[in-house]
Amino acid sequence: MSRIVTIGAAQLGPIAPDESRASAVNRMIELLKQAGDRGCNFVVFPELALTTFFPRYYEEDISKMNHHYEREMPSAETRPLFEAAAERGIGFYLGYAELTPDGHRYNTAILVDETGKITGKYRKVHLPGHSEYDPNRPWQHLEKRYFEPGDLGFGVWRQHGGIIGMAICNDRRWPETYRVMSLKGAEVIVLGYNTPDVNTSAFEPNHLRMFHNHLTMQANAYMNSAFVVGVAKAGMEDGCMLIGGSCIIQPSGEIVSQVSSVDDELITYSADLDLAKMGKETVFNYAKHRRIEHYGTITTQTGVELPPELSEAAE
Ligand code: CDT
Repeated sequence: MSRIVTIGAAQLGPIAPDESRASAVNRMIELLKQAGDRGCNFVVFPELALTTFFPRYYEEDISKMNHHYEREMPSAETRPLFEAAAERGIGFYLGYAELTPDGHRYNTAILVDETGKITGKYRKVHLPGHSEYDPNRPWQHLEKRYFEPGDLGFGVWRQHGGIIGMAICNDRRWPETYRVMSLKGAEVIVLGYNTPDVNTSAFEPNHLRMFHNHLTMQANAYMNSAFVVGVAKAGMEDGCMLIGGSCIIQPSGEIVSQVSSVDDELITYSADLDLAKMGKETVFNYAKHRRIEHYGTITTQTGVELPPELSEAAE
């Protein structure tokens, strides 16, 4: 049985605050058509792919932000995306803001199979930024105000002949994200992101934004023997520049396909999932080589207990 899966990374350019769902969905359908023409089995869209990155705006009354959230999936507005994908036999990953019937708010991604059925859901665990208005920032990053940390853990799903795991944006900077999924056998880890090209909480040279974007995904692809597909919403979104750099990374850690724009752009790669299996059976054979019983005791939530002189410095 073939273990080749043709993966599409469907980067989106900016979505204006007043751009309709219908327009965002149409843009994604356009990318799906290209994906169909290029033989894709599976397409990855960005984080919060249906709206502008609204956590950059402060709103005292959170319910005034409700129009950015989805209460059902698919809805009348998003169903055409599901239909266009199913017509072409393409599965997909889609990020969006979720408002549950009992009032919980999550930064969510779903996995959809080639028939248009939702097969998996992930809710972002690592929420960056802050929860109150910060006058010192040129724009806000209020994910902690508008979302709760995800309550579903890092799941994996069997689809397209392989094992797929999902993460969202800031999760990609945390090794635990990948390791938990790889312990469950993940061969393809997919994630969407919205990353401003400036760190507004402390000075950081600009070039590091893209360097860290790729560094985290490439290193973790290798260390967990998995394909990693990272897909941006990119470009100048209402005055905030979002990095692009969407790419497909193979288990060696090498980027095998990368976008060249900060606009709507599809890149594709035919991935041989047996490459992930090979790493899991050799260098990263956990049963054979991983020795957690020799790692020392993890005594606190934040990590290993430090000697007093170091723990003072750490504060
Ligand atoms: N969306 C998201 O998680 N973005 C963050 C930016 C952090 S700046 C507070 C990221 O890790 O890319």
